[in-house]
This record gives sequence, structure tokens and C-alpha cells, in this order.
Amino acid sequence: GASTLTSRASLRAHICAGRLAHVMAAHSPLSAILAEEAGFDGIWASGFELSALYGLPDVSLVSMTRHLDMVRSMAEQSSLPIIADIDTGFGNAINVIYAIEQYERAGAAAVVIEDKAFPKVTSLLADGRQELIRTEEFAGKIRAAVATRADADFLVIARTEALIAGLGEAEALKRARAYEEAGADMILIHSKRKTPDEVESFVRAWRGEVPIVIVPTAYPEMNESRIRALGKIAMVIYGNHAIRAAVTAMKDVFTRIRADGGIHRIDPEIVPVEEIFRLQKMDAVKANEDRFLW
Ligand code: SPV
Ligand code: MG
Repeated sequence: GASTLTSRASLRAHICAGRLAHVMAAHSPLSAILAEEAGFDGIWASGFELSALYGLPDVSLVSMTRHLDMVRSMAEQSSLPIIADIDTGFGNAINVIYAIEQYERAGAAAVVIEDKAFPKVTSLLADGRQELIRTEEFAGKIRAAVATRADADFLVIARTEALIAGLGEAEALKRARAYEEAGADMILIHSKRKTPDEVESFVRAWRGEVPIVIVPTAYPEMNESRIRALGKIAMVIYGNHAIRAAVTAMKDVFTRIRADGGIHRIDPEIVPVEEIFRLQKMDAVKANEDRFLW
């Protein structure tokens, strides 16, 4: 719809203007609504979060159809641009072509494709078994994505997992340069180092034209003022904070209901049911009852 085109154009404009885009992970339309209300600039349709929502590890088990359904439902409920985490692109460059058609139609404003082999293994696991595909093969996937998009404002973001795979900065820079040459609009550099030094060093060494995206989950001391001071970074993704917030809150409330022997003590501490009615837009239902249920 028209709102999707507007949000795609606004995401590209935001980034071209040199402003930092603050993007929050979400695993449901409801979490997307809450991220929008909190003032984020975009939604990260996270593969990790959706996998966790189904109680599954993030190892290419969630189907494209299931992830697309979430993206579509988010686009219905939020006007924010959606940055879709499409992992490895569900196969080779031929699979990427189909994925780009589907995600663009579903209302995504951008996709992030990573240079890992399918099936992928989640990035932040300490002893994760990480395997990358050849640089040329991944560049072909990026070229396929760029050639397929119908809307020029749809962003193709290339993610290199070279640092995650322990291949070092030189390999990460070489891959990032190749992906930029293949037409990527941005480069996502991921790191599981507990401190920002690995990513900071990469960003300082980056000589490319396209801006950088980071996901500072493992190195939380990299706050927004530090990101701005470093420069070249146009997007920060808070990659798993919606599902972690949900788990924190549910664990706490469930445990206390059992401990208290009822809901009497927790009740005033959680949002009232009226807040859920508001998020569901029950006011529109009431207004329509008055108009149409005669
Ligand atoms: C995700 O949220 O699915 C990501 C970020 O890809 S991470 O889990 O850190 O790899
Ligand atoms: Mg992911």
C-alpha cells in the first residue's frame, strides 16, 4: 500500500541525510506497535526472535512463509519501515530472487542477507559452528537482490559474518568491499566480542561509500553517543531486546502468581486489560457499532 512506499522512501531518506536510524527487534505485530510507540525509526523482523517465539533455535528452521506472515502482519499494524532479517536468503541466488519479490510485496522496506552457508547457525553462540559461502557466490546473491527489487527505495543490506566466523578484519573488509561493489546499499558488520573494539576497528578501517549497520547486542557499552562519535554508522539494530523483555516480564509475573497463590498481588503491577483494549483499537469497534449496528 501507499504507506509502505512512504516508509521505504523515508528510511532511505533518513539514512541518506546522515541520521542514525534506531531500529528495535520485534517478533509480532504487537511488539512492532510497542516499538513504534516508544519512538523507534524502524522494526527489525528478527529471525532469532521469531525462532525463539516458537521455542526453536535460530538455525534456519523457521520457514520463509512463516516469517513473511509476521512481516505482513507487522506492516498492517505499524507504519514504521520493516527491516526483514532473511538470514541466508533461503538458498542460493535463485532463492533470493523469489524472496525479494515476496518480501517487497509483504511490505518490507529493507532486507538483510548474510554470507553464511544454509542452514545457518545463530551468531552469538560462544562455540557456534560458523561456515561462510564464497565471496563471489554471496556477491551473486546481492546482485540478484538488487536486480529483482521493484522499488528503488527498497534497501538491500549485505551482512558479513567474517568476524563472527573468526576470519579476521582483513577478510571482513574484503568481503564488505565486494558486497558494496555488487550493489549493497549498506553493510552490516556483526561481532560477538564482548567489547566494541572489534567493530570500532572495522568501522575506522572501512573506506567504502555505503554506510554501516551494527547490532551491538554482545557489546552493550557501544551506546548511541559512541556510535555517533565513530561516524559511518547509519543504523543501529537492538537485535533481541523485545523477546528478552517479554521473557523477563512473563517469568516474573508467572513465578509471582504461583508464589502468591493468586493474581491479587501482581494485578496492580501489570498493565490493565484496558491497555490491551487500546492496543487492539477497541475504540474503533465501539465507534463502528454506533455507526453501523442499527
Ligand atoms: C537476529 O536478531 O535474528 C539477528 C541478530 O540476526 S543476531 O541474533 O545477533 O545474529
Ligand atoms: Mg537473524
